[in-house]
Parts: sequence; structure tokens; C-alpha cells
Amino acid sequence: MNRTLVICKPDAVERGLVGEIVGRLERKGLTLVAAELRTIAADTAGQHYAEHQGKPFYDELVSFIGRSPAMVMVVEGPDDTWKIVRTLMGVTNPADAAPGTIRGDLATEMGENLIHGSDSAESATREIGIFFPALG
Ligand code: D4T
Repeated sequence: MNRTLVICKPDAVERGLVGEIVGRLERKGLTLVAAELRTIAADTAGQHYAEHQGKPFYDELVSFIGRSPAMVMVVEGPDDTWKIVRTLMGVTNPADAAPGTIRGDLATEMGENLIHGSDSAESATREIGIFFPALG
């Protein structure tokens, strides 16, 4: 089996959409193996979003991801589970995300796009190590 990191971002928790999002992942056939509601500290967000350091939206991104609790999860499925999750999520900008996807159905703005999913097998391993070191 194969694992990936998923975060229901603070906007998802604030809007009461965690159940909807987790339900979509579970109905697809994926399984939760870890889940914790936690406020993501700035240093953890900095590690997680290291690739975006220096970009114009970076400060806003770190402040958004830590503004209130997020539901941080490890999800398990077959090979390339990260890709299955990314397909369910829809593209980064909800304005472009297809209907039927989480972002396409439930979000409108890039800065409030509800969900994070690792974008490769390598990212999944790295990110699980950041948020759930015992599973790394
Ligand atoms: P995350 O990483 O949150 O799952 O989103 P994506 O993988 O779909 O997209 P990303 O890494 O390119 O962007 C991370 C995060 O930054 C926000 N963002 C992104 C933004 O506010 N403005 C921008 O121009 C971009 C590219 C949205 C998601």
C-alpha cells in the first residue's frame, strides 16, 4: 500500500467541510491511517512550503495555513495514492477546477482552496515525515 499527506486547510475546518472532504476520499476507496486537528506553526509551515519561500504569496500562505486548526491526515491506497488524491482535489485555482472535484465544487479562491495533497511520491514521503515523524 501507498501513503500520501492530505491537509483539510483552515478554511475547510471553518466551513464545516472536513466530513465532506474525508467522505469523498473514503468513497473513492482510500483509507485514513492518521488524522489530527492541529494549528500548524509557522516553522512547520515553512518546512512544508519550502519550495514557495521567496514567492509573492508566501507570507500570506504561511499565515493562512496557521490561522486556525487544520485537519492533517495520512491517507492510504494503491500505487500513486498521491495522484488519486490530486485528481479528486482539482487544480490549484478553484476558478479553473473542474466540477466534480473538491475545489471545483466547493471553493472559489486560490488563497482558500480547502485542501492540500502531496504532489509526488517524494513529496508524500517528505511531508509525512514533517507532520507524522513516527510514520516516516
Ligand atoms: P497545495 O500545495 O496547497 O496543495 O496547493 P497546490 O499543490 O495545488 O499548489 P501549489 O503548491 O502551487 O501552491 C501552494 C498554495 O499556495 C497558494 N497559491 C499558489 C497562491 O495563493 N497563489 C499562487 O499564485 C499560487 C501558485 C495556493 C496553494
